[in-house]
Amino acid sequence: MIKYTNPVIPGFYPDPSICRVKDDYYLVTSSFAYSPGVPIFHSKDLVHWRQIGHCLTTEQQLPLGNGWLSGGIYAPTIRHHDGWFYMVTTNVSGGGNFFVRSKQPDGPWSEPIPVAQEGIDPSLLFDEDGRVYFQSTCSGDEGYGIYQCEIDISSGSLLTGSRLISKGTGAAHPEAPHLYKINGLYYLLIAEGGTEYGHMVTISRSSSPYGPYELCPHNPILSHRSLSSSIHATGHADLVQAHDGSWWAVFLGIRPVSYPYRHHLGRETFLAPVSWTADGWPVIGNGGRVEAIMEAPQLPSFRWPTKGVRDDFLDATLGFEWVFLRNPDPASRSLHEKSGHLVLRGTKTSLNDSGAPAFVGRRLCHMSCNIAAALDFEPVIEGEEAGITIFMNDNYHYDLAIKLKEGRRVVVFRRTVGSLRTESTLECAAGPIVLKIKAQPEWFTFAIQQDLSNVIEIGSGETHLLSTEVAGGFTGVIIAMYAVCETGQGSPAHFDWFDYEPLAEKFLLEA
Ligand code: 6LW
Repeated sequence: MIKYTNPVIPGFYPDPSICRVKDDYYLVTSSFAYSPGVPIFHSKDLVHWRQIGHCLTTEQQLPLGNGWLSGGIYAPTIRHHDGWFYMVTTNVSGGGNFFVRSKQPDGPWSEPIPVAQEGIDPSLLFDEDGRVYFQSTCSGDEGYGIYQCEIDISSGSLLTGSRLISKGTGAAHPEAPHLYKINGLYYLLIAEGGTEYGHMVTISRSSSPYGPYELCPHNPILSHRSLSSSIHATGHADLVQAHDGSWWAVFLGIRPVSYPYRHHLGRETFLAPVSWTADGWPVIGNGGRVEAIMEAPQLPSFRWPTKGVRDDFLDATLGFEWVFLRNPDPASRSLHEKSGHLVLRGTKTSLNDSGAPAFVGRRLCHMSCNIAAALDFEPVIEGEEAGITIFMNDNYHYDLAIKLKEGRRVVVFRRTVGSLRTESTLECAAGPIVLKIKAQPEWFTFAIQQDLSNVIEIGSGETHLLSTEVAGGFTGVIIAMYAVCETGQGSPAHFDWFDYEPLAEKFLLEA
């Protein structure tokens, strides 16, 4: 048996979908209005994951406009068939359901191939007779539920009409369908109850892909609703049979802090072993419950080399953990303008706009960690600034930045919580500065350092004011470097390095 720690992919990586090719596993998650879109991970033991890229890396694949931050790319599904990887998802900010395909999991992935069936949470089943079934959650002629049609996988065109195949057990929001052919039967796995604290996974089966579907007698097969646990909102699962024959489920969950429960890391990816009852029904985890530390059947453990704390921006491209807001102007950032620096140039788009500012960020994946960025930025006009932000969305973020105030260079600490905004400034000397954030489960503490001796604490903000329960949406907090300039032509903000140092938690997200 092996012990492992959940979440296996911490931080805002929700709606996981998984597939296996021989003894390699690939997993994708939602990405909403962040680009590149749909991060893809690789593992050889289901526990240790490394990101190998994104499925959507061009604006043609990922047109995000200026829509809601929790719009854009909803739940993806990844499948492998006949030598091709397929990733199917929904761009709710434009285009609807589509898939991309690639011979290699790390791409390049094709241009989007649209699929005309409505709804979200699309999935694919490649049947043994060559038929390809497409499922999604939508409100169709027969009400809200899981609809299915047959498609031509080469073109995405519908070969049949869309038919309702399940409304689940009758709980709210039947969604996240995945159809599997197991021992000659069609198993339909879905989520119900909504992605919050009532979330659950249910399953049904049939001898025909269009049903009628028999509900599992012990549904839900996974739920943490009304449970005293550090893990909540478990749901949106995908099943995979491992290369040793064992079965596993990946699914989303949250780790709320404080009381009443509020979570700021977003919905994260969890893993649990699956067992089967004598009458052929799956059970996820321990009777539908999962823990932070779990034991599971032995899989050969394979750890990836872990990244160091510091990103010193010496590579020609950014690491896969870095993301942008919507589709920013590539001219707003450069790794080549100054060797060993990430240079940002502010545009008129600020963090409070539903746009694409000069912004390079990464998910906060740990409850406790030390974050720091070395910045050399000399503002020349009032109205331009550069710094770092803990960003939940354009109405909920805490910023620590350099700007001019009445002609003098100051550090500004700003908290934006809905319609409330506080700001304090502290004059600082010219020259490079280190902006620091200490993340703890209930507090973010901000500080600066301009020489090796003293760290000056500037202020702090509660994590729960940036939580999903307060800020809304489907994402989690992102720590980003940013720049803004009211005239649109910002002075260069030179970021020399960025440190991300997880603390206390035993689990490090491998490189
Ligand atoms: C996802 C759907 C959901 O597509 O939230 O609340 C959407 N349920 O399953 C975004 O994660």
